[in-house]
Amino acid sequence: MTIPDKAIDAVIVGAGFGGMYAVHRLRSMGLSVHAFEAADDVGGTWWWNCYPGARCDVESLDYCYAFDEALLHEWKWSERFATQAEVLRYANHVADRYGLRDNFTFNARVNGCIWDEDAHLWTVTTESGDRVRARFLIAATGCLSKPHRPDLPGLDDFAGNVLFTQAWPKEGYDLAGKRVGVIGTGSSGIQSIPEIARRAAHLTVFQRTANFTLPAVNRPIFPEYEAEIRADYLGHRRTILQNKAATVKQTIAESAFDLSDEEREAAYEDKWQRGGAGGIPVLFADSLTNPASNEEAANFVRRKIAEIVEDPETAESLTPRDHPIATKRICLDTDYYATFNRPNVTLVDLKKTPIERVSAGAIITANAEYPLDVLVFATGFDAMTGPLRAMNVRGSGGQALEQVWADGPRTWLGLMVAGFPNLFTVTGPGSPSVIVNMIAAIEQHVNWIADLIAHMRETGQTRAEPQEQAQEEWVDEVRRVAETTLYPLARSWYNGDNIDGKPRMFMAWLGGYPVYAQRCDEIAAAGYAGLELTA
Ligand code: N01
Repeated sequence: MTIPDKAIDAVIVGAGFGGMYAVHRLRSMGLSVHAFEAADDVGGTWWWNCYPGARCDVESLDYCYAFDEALLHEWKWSERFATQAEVLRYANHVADRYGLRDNFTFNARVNGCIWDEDAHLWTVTTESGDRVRARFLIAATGCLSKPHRPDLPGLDDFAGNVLFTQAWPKEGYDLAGKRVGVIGTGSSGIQSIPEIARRAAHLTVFQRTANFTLPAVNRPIFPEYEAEIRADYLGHRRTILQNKAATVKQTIAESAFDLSDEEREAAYEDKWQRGGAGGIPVLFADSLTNPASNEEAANFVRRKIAEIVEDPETAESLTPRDHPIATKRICLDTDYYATFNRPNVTLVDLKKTPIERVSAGAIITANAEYPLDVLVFATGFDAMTGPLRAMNVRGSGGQALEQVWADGPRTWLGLMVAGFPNLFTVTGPGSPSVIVNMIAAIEQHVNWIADLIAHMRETGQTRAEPQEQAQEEWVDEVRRVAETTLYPLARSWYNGDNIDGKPRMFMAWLGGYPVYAQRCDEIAAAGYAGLELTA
């Protein structure tokens, strides 16, 4: 699309599910809209993360837009947990159906956003030299879109291929006959490791922290279940939005100790066999607040690891003992632990023997050398704040977002930032975002933003900024809620722990989707209490 010369209503950054829906929603209100995307097409995280084994960990029937009932019904998912390729096909279908690409410039990474206090306009520029001025800036940049790529000593000397799960080659990569090393055992590593092991001559997994993972038990969707949902899809959606994670409720009791030892074990076993989003820790409401309850779930999984992994030393290295289960994002896998029984797979426990350096053909640890043709980094992201900071946002008085957030992100509802008028952060830090069904969170945020913009247009306001006091209260509430849980006990990207120098702060709202959405609705109903609206 040609970039408009004159100021428009809204500029949107990102062509993931957030940016796509923002374009659709604002455009259908009659707003002039332009959007930028760094990739060459739509899909966001599902465009980039096309590594072998990449799959959604929310059930497909719930991981989709609900803003248009016809769209809900016409799209048919083939599996319980959709592959990356299928989710990307869905994103393309949505883009085609609503003509969303008409408003996007692709291959355009935003590198500057400057607020003009006199005109109440944002000027947004891209690395490729595009420039647009707009009343509202909507950052739909995703929570996990700025990769973290550790700089290992000697990496530049490595003569083989270096791949990143987050930017896997679009044309695929033939691993046959290759000696592959994977660094990282978060969701991306845990999903890709079994697939890489099947394809490569040999796989060496370099694990720094053992992680909890649960069987996804992926399969075709049960037709009766699908029919039941499709009989009243919007009703189903309304129901799941009443649940904390905005997905199907799986909690069977308030406390793990409401059941006898035998009953609890049977419940864990049943859940292990059935799989599903959230897995064992979602069975009891106190799993993430009561250490003893959490330990029951963790011990069940530890026993499973010992049963599945044949070599006791490998099993012990794979057994997480340094954080409560699910306080790092729980992983769902297919055959992860069993992969370590394969003759072509080696686990290197970096806690015992850290990486010293990379040479032309190997990774060298404290006591061994592992020859490699390919090195795969599954090392995660500068989560939540990284993508926003990377846009070089300058607000009132020229203040820089990265400086204002030097001690951690401060937002109002995870949606807006004091000092940065008319900037909206879709699923921003301080909102439920990564803790809940992301598409539901995206729709709720975009709808709220759209309603506020409509309200401003009706009342002739051109500038919206959260009050410092309201923002501080929200930041404090996010922190207090987090402190009632076990989440802060883990070293995780939720807390910013994975990035050197990043301030430690729990970055998501843990009070659940319904409480959050209700709060947003109440604020809107009260004439946007907490916001300074001016003309
Ligand atoms: O990243 P991670 P991810 N040397 O940060 C290790 C979502 N997601 O891409 O734990 C050695 O979880 C690091 O070790 P440690 C999901 O929300 C969803 O896997 O820091 N190792 C860790 O093992 C997820 O949580 C889906 O000690 C190093 C790993 O790299 C989020 O994305 C699929 C290292 C990074 O794990 C991020 O997942 C995929 C170093 N220098 C992702 N630096 C689904 O929908 C880092 N590590 C299923």
